[in-house]
Amino acid sequence: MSRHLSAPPHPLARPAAWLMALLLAAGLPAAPAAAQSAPGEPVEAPSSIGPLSVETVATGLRSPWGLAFLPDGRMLVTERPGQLRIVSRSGTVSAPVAGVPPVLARGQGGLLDVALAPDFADSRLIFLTYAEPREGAAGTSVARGRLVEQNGDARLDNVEVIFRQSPAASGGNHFGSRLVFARDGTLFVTLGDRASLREQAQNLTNHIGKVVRIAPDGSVPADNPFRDRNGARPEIWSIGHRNVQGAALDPATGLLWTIEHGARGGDELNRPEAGKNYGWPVITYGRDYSGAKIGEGTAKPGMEQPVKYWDPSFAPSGLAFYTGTLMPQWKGDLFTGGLAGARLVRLKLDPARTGVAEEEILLADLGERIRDVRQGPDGALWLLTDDPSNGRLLRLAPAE
Ligand SMILES: [Ca+2]
Repeated sequence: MSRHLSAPPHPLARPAAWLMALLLAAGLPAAPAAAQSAPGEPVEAPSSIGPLSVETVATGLRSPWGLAFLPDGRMLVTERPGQLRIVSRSGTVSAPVAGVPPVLARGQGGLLDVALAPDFADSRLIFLTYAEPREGAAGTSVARGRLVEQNGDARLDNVEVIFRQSPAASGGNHFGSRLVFARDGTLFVTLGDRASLREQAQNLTNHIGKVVRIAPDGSVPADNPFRDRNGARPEIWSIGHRNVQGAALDPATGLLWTIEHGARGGDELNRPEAGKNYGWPVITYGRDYSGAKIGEGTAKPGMEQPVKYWDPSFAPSGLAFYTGTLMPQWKGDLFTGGLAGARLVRLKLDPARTGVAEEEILLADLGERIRDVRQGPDGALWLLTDDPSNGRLLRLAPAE
């Protein structure tokens, strides 16, 4: 160890003054305090219910994307390059779970969300969404498999693809994709418009820019809204979505909520109902990044308004309703992460649970892109930060 102590400082250990000035001028934190914290050393963050403790539970994750709690309190975490890992409560990250289908890890594509079957305790079935490599292109697919753990190794058995977004498209953008089980046991899958195909979000003959609803074996539920419409894809639940990267079921009503990336100034919170049209790209509050107008305006008969939209956008990802008792003031509230607008957002719904009564921005000082948010069995909020080599698993709870 003396070798290290006597070694001269690494030339990159201290950023040059000009670099510091540049970072400060750009409004970027040169060294965010939280990034320095090792696992187990919480930092505090202010909130409307008093200081919160932000504990780094695991580090070194590669673009972590989806988080699901196992019944024993451990977590399944997807990494976008294609690995599924099991993380212990104390932050030990497992070797990759074997048997995960190959993914196209490009742009926004790769291994995306993970969800446990409602009957996981018996079936051991887990569900994954991912950008599936297809001939000359890729498309969002859903696979399921049985999680088997033996002698410290984990693998997926009997892996089968139960849904394929059609058509596939080239390019690496707007795959969606979140998985949410409804109370009736059906599975919602949120899908993106693949960017280059955005006009197809209005077309019932494909899965582009849709939310779909399938049975856990991939079959079509008997009461899907377009099941009996000629030419329509029977899996479709709602249409006119751009890129939905957050979805959750309201525990008070059992209804689906989604949050989607808009173009500039057009992020949207929606409550997608069967057969309804959420407008993209005909109506939107966003503009193209070039500044160009999109579609026809902001409202049109037959198209739904968002529950809320954000201008400027913050690039929402992950969505969770809070039902715990650790932070009782926040019971029933909705949480979402922000990527470009590095933050955690809390939304209190109105009493009818159809609109947003209050918005609070949390963790703004952390400077982290937040990819997913979930409630843990301990009543804390658990977050994944988006970084290609040092994504972190954070636990958020009231400070002692
Ligand atoms: Ca919309």
